[in-house]
Amino acid sequence: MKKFNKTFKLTTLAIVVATSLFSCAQTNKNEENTAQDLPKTLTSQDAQSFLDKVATEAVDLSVSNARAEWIYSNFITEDTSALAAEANQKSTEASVRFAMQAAEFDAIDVNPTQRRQLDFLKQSIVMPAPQDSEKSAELAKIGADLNSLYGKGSYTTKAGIKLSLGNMTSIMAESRDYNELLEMWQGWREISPPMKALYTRQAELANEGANDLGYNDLGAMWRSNYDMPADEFAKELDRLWGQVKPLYDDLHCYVRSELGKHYGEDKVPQDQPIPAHLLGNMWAQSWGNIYPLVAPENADPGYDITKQLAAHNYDEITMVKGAEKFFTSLGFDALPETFWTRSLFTNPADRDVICHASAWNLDAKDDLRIKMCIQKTGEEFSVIHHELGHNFYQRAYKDQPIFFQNSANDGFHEAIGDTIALSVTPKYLKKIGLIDNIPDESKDIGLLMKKALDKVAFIPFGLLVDQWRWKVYSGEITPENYNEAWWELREKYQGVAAPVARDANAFDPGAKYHVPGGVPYSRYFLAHIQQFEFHRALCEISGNTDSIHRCSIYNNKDAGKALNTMLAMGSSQPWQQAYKVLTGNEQMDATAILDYFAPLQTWLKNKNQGKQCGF
Ligand code: X8Z
Ligand code: ZN
Repeated sequence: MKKFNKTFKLTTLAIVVATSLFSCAQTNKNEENTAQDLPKTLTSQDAQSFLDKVATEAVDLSVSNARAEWIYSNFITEDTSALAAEANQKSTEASVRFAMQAAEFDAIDVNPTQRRQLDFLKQSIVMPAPQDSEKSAELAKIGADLNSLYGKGSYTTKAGIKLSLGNMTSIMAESRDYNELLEMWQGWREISPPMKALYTRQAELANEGANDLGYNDLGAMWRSNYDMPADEFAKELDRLWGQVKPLYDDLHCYVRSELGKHYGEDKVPQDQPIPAHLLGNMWAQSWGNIYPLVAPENADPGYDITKQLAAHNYDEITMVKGAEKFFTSLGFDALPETFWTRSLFTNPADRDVICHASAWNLDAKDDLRIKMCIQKTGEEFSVIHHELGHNFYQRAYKDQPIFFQNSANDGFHEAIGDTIALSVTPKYLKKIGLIDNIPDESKDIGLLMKKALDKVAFIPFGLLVDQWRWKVYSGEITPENYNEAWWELREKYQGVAAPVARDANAFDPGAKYHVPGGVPYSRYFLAHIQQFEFHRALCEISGNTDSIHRCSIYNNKDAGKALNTMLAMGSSQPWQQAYKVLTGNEQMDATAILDYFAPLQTWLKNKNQGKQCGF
């Protein structure tokens, strides 16, 4: 048998974001029955029996693996971490075995559906382990340790107050005190230096795993999952970014100048990148929280969702019920009763949990859950829609063969809930009683500004996280340069800079969940392009006559049906086909987001006249 080493993910069986959960486990018995019993001359029928057998094994084993992971993420201790690592190691090893066996069919004439399933087995591994049980155990332990370092992270202030990331997130959102923001920004980043050695070793091991599978490095393997050659995918991202960059530059220019007015141009020099702690978010990845600082005069829509939620006594559950109602209004079935009893909605006071929001399907059927330390803010109301988008997608494709119970490409999964949240417009908020008056069209610039701070500002961040990782995996960025290279990319793409000099070993990328969590990030970049295309298409289907940013598809069963048709396809077809079903296009395109923000861009250009833009 050819030496082929690869792990396999069963995305739907578990958390959508955490790679370690996607796998399936192995027993010695299985090894005997599958790997060594393959006949010498293989046929399409053998491929089918192999796929059937793997599917059965995978489902059984994934459920127990997902449970171990769920318990660990809800209760981080040395013991749950060890159990999760053990389950993960077994899964990864089994995935390697399946991948090797799938490769045996490379030269065999199989039907297109079988080929697609075999390809998934061969290429969809996020952290492939080398074929050496010591190394696969080491890789699994590193993954769990990195997750624990992040999940247990906290900062004790100079005044002696212990703050969780949630506490610090609120301060970053609300404080306008330069020094307080700086303390939070630096304080949270104390969690990441201990990650550096672990991350370095993880990259070595996973690269070795990727090499065994025939890839130059892990980044090349990640890029191979988009139904196009890996190099073309990288170019595709550059092309899309090229489309959005002029709009981003206009937004950046205006925001920098307003921040300069607020904090002083000595603190925010007008010819340099913006200090990263002043943008309302721990990672400067979305800027909606500084809306009050940059709100356009005479165009404020006059409401703040956070305040409206409080005024109407929304709690965490009511917020989730509200988001669920949007989906049911489109014709989707309500979430199962177990969703409400098994999910985690609030940060427990007595134990460490992984608070970063995630959506799970533990049994590939109907055991849907979210795990999220909900804060009662407008921002989190959107995140809840995002998470439920994962759950409704998981349920929509549950009748596909197990290998196709997945996102058409990983951007789709991230885009669905966000697409729905784009329909959380003033008209909708009035309909559900959260606001009393719909602001007139003269307030559109305010509405668009808030959305652009959330969505347009995110796009370069969505791109750069994996630009950094791809270069780490290819060896272009070495451990000595990890941090310097990170900040070069932050400046190049986002035009933001570290507010204070950073130590070479600070490992600032580790302070962002998806880096220690081992979750690829290009998916969020894609999602931010795709969701505007999905929104535009659904609005057309719903017969919308408003401006696109005022369109809400709430209650529209035709839109719901069209969305469901795309979701139900899972990954059974190349993603271009799923895209076409809803948008009519086979290629992603940023014109939908550009059109959406066109009035704002005109406004920004006018405001920026005479200003020194660029960074
Ligand atoms: O991680 C997430 C989701 C879970 S898949 C909450 N997001 C990215 C992030 O928080 O960095 C959503 C937007 C980008
Ligand atoms: Zn997500």
